[in-house]
Amino acid sequence: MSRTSRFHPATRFRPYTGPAGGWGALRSVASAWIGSGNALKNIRAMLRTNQNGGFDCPGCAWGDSPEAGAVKFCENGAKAVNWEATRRRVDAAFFARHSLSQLREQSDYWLEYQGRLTEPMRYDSASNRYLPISWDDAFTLIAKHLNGLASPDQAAFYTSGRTSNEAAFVYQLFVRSFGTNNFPDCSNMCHEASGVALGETIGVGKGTVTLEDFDHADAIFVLGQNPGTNHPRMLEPLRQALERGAQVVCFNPLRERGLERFQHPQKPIEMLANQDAPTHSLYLRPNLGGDLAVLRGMAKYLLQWEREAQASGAPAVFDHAFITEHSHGLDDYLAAVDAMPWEQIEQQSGLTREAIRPAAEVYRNAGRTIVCWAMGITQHHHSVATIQEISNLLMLRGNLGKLGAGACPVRGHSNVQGDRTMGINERPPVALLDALERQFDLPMPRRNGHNTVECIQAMLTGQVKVFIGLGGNFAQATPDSPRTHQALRNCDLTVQISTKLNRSHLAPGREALILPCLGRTDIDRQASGPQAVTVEDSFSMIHASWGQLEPLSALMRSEPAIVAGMAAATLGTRPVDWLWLAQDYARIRDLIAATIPGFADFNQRLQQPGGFYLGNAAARREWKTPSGRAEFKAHPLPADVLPARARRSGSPDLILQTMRSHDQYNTTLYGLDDRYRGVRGMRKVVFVNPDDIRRLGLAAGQQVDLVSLWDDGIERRVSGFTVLAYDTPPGQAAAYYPETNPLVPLESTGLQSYTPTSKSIAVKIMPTSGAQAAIALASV
Ligand SMILES: Nc1nc2c(c(=O)[nH]1)N[C@H]1C(S)=C(S)[C@@H](COP(=O)(O)OP(=O)(O)OC[C@H]3O[C@@H](n4cnc5c(=O)[nH]c(N)nc54)[C@H](O)[C@@H]3O)O[C@H]1N2
Ligand SMILES: Nc1nc2c(c(=O)[nH]1)N[C@H]1C(S)=C(S)[C@@H](COP(=O)(O)OP(=O)(O)OC[C@H]3O[C@@H](n4cnc5c(=O)[nH]c(N)nc54)[C@H](O)[C@@H]3O)O[C@H]1N2
Ligand SMILES: [Mo]
Repeated sequence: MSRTSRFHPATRFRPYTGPAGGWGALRSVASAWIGSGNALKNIRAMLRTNQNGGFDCPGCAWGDSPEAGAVKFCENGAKAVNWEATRRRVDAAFFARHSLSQLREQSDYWLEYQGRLTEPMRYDSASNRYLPISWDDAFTLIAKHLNGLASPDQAAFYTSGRTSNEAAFVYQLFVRSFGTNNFPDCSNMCHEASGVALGETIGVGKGTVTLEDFDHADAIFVLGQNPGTNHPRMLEPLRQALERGAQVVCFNPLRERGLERFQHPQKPIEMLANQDAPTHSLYLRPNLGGDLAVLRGMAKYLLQWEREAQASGAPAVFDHAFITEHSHGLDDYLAAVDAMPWEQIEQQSGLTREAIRPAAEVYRNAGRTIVCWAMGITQHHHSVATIQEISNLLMLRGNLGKLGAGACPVRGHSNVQGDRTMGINERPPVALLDALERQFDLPMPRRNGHNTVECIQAMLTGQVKVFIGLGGNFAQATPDSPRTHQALRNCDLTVQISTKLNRSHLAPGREALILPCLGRTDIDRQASGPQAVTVEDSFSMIHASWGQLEPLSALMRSEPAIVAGMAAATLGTRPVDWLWLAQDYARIRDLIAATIPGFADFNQRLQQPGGFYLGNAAARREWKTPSGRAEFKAHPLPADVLPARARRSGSPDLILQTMRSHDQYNTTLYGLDDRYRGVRGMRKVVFVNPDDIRRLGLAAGQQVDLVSLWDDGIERRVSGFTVLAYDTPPGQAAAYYPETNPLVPLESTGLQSYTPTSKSIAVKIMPTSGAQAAIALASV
């Protein structure tokens, strides 16, 4: 790769000591502008990011303050916008130049860098190339395949979380009218555990806080999240909270720069004076998967202090009024807390009870606490139990449904939460199906459908024959890459509705289509004029997004128009006139208003500047659980953070987490650097503790293979990774996703969530055979 050669080996890895944000962020924004080939237009577009009348940032799902005029994008939002709004195009001429075999030789970075997909293409197996096809012929081909299936359950319909509410609603209506609930989606690999866990405990599978709560919290916990890279706009509220005397406590095995210090790149005085500020007051570094143990340790302290308070007559530590009025199951939970030996907590978390105590003290002393979390919590075998322990702790001190307090699963994709609200759900609530049946007078399928992992299994066995992907990069985002690619190739038809070329297009079924769609930044014109779409952020705020830039090609279509086209070809006008619906998205919103709770008068309420709050029953202390109360859940600590099947095939050298660099958006790579971790121009690296490097007889800079442990006889190996000596707890390693997805066994999933365990993979590590000597690297 040409970019790697720019760096002398010794400068490719050097610990970064500056704050997050700062000049590095500004430099990076400038180079994203220039790199897009569309700098001037994009600068104007950027200033419309997250503004009323502008577009919603296609980056993360952090919320916006309603304040008008403020600049509301961050470095990584700028990269996301410029990446989408490029002038480069991938058209019929491009595909004529490159066969699939040639394209497969290219890196993921190269594939997306080629530009926007601009016309519909059909895979031609004879020439192993994509050839142009008309939209009508593409829709006819899809309808022929779908209508030729023996059962609607032989098709699966994937969704990635950038899809707007309008597109998602029409999509689920089309798919359910066709007859299946096979809705694998990116959420299955992301915050599924949060939805499952909170659904059981507080009756709503979403966060209970809004942005305003961050101004009132006395303590904010940030667990298993790297906001400096993945939610940069969160750093400012954290810093402000510290400035007004609140505590910010982080749990993370790695010292993430954004959780240490931050300099606001949009505050000129701060930048010129080179001032920066801390973003945490306490930093705990547990083992991978050790958070449940840490939280249980905190609960043990709280229980001890509560007993002491009762004995001495001091003020209670527990919120007894909340517990009595609102909760259920306290006694069983406290029995589980009592029964848990400190030795097991210390062994599993890697932290002593003395190290855990300050976190418990912060929590006891805070009147109002928010707990935030992301993938470091959700992508483990026991994630549901960990998240339920978060809600146990919140309940003990009444930190639900009050200002400045609550649960905050920080979402990933900008509309992943909205897509679920719209019914992208393989296990749909009965109320949703009933509402759709009433509205459309058509029976809806009642069988649960396939999630992402089950969908891959069903494609491998031939039970699913047609795969349609509304966005995303199914081949690379999912686990066990060679098997997933095989699963796609097994299909009779694969359809990818995409903005950019990616590896999913290179694993076609016997027949395959690429359907190029408009993105968030593009102006979307339909028969009734320019259209807005809507999205829901992590705080359940719904707002409109208006594209700002002229689309690159008249042959690109909007997602709602593409879904309507597929539906009309497959179902005619049953149960609605699909094409009429897509002519004016207000018509789609009227149907959402009629069927999805909380959306009454949708079109009118959208006129409010900044959008509207969907509401959350748990935040009002209404508990939609079977007992009508918030439920304590008494989980035992898992005997092991690894699934038994991993242990059965040997004892691991290391436990590996797979995470994002600073220059990527999921499988989209904007570049090959990871500034805050000091890495330049490389991605095939593995971060290992120096003592582990010695213990395993390796050397920093050496090329290694990683082989994961699973008891099914399949060898899962990645090769040629460079060892970096890094400050990570002993035995805990890290590497980037998606390069390491071949190591994640498809069957290694979370209990109840079915989420691939991307943050705890048991691996063996060994020198790559025939590799050259170690390259010289500055070490930690
Ligand atoms: N720029 C950018 N923004 C993004 C994305 C992107 O790729 N790029 N992706 C979007 C999406 S879809 C999502 S879901 C989010 C992801 O946002 P994050 O969850 O921040 O993403 P990861 O890079 O997976 O980071 C996981 C973090 O958890 C820590 N961690 C890993 N395992 C454990 C553990 O067992 N315990 C604890 N306490 N910590 C652990 C890791 O060290 C790392 O800091 O970001 C969204 N925003
Ligand atoms: N090992 C490992 N695996 C993981 C994770 C991990 O941490 N570790 N994280 C998981 C998580 S949290 C997630 S959310 C998934 C992400 O899984 P996905 O959402 O499937 O993947 P993305 O990389 O976000 O998808 C990128 C592609 O989306 C298309 N695209 C971009 N914008 C648009 C748009 O507006 N419309 C349409 N139709 N297409 C668009 C482009 O063609 C681009 O190539 O990956 C999961 N996989
Ligand atoms: Mo995600």
